[in-house]
Amino acid sequence: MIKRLRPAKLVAALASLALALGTASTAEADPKADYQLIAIAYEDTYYGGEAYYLYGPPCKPYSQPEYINELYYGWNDQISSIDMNTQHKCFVVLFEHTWASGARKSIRNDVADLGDWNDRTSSLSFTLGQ
Ligand SMILES: [Ca+2]
Repeated sequence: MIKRLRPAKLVAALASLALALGTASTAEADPKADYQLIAIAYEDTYYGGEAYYLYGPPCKPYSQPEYINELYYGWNDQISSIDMNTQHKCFVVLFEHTWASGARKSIRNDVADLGDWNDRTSSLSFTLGQ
């Protein structure tokens, strides 16, 4: 690597840019820093209509489930299909009501048609187990 001296002003500017981009040390404390795409929920069956990208921590042994207690605005009772990112070992658990209450359905693989769970999900969680 080529070493080159930089004017102090430029170094300061780069430091503030790194801070703005979240690469400074304070970012390490961000609990959402390792969030990854867990699944994509769709408004219609067969992955049609609007898409809702579901991000969470990758499910690891002994990790606590991650909850989305209220779906993003306009998504209550709308989800009709789910495309799982199977790089993770997460199950997505659908709940009939907000705050993980009511009936539940556990999903590990893609579901093109949620059937009796069509337009029913009001909250969900990501978990390693079922
Ligand atoms: Ca729908």
